[in-house]
Amino acid sequence: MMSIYHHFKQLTALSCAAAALSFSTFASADTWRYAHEEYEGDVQDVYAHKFKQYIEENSEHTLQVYRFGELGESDDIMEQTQAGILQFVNQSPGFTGALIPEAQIFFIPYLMPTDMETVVEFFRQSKAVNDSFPKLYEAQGLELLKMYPEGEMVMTVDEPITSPEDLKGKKIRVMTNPLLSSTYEAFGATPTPLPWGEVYGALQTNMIQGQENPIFWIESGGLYEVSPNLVFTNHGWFTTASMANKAFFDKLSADEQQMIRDASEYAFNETVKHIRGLAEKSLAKIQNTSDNVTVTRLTDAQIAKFKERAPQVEATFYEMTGDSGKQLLDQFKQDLKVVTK
Ligand code: 6CS
Repeated sequence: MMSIYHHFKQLTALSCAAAALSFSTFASADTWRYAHEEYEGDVQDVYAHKFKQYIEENSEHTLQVYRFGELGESDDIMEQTQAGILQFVNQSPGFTGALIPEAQIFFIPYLMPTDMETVVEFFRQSKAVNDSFPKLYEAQGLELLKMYPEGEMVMTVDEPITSPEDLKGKKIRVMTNPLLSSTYEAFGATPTPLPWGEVYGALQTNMIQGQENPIFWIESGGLYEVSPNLVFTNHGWFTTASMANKAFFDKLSADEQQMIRDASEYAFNETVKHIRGLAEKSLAKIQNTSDNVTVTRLTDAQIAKFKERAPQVEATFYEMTGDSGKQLLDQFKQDLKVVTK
């Protein structure tokens, strides 16, 4: 028979364990903050909410998602993440060029294939994307979770264009990265870097005469209202990246880190489902809404005139990134060969 003393000891041990459990449950149920660059229902928002759903179903944690404008521009949410105010951020390489020059690789024109399934396969398999880039982000205090495509880039201009000569004298808005400026210089235009918040107004007031973005964004941001001539140039894909503050990520348990990686994988797969057919749907919506919109799909011969200017942008990429950029681009091209075979 157990003595009262033993019962007491057992009870004390049990209640200590219960207290420890409830304390640890309480202590680990954190609210994490995740900011992205887009509006409700846009591609980054779909990714963020699938990420949130997975985390909330598989842990005690809650994810608070902030959309464009709630915490500032893309550069602001990156600063807040590096400072540890936010735990997660989605920033597109279009804005990461100053921080990580190699991230500009996505703006070498005509590097990426045009077929969506090939592009998705590239992001899944690429060593450059999945092995090399995480190290570059790590050096900036960031844990890269996923890079993913949003849609093919389409130019919108104040009149239909079919050649680099047609772009002469036109100020075309680019995201704030120097290599994208080089691309538009090579394309014959006058590149004008602007943060997203200024694009619609600048088009409306004719301070700029065009810009580039995936069609879903041209539709959701209403860009076609102020820049109605869509030109399909086939020169690249809008790519984005989701990441965590590295100091925050490193302090998590191995299980939690794995849970976050699984959440990223889940969000990636769900986002891919979302972007299938999205460009076609968005174009149909635009055409149903506006009579002013024109659609120009460049012929192979017209594309060749833009494409022949790509090598000079590649040379600029080498100048900007040195050996590290060269290794990355070599790997990138090898990875592309694997998926385009
Ligand atoms: O052009 C831009 O700046 C914006 N485009 C997209 C597709 N997402 C966010 C980004 O800020």
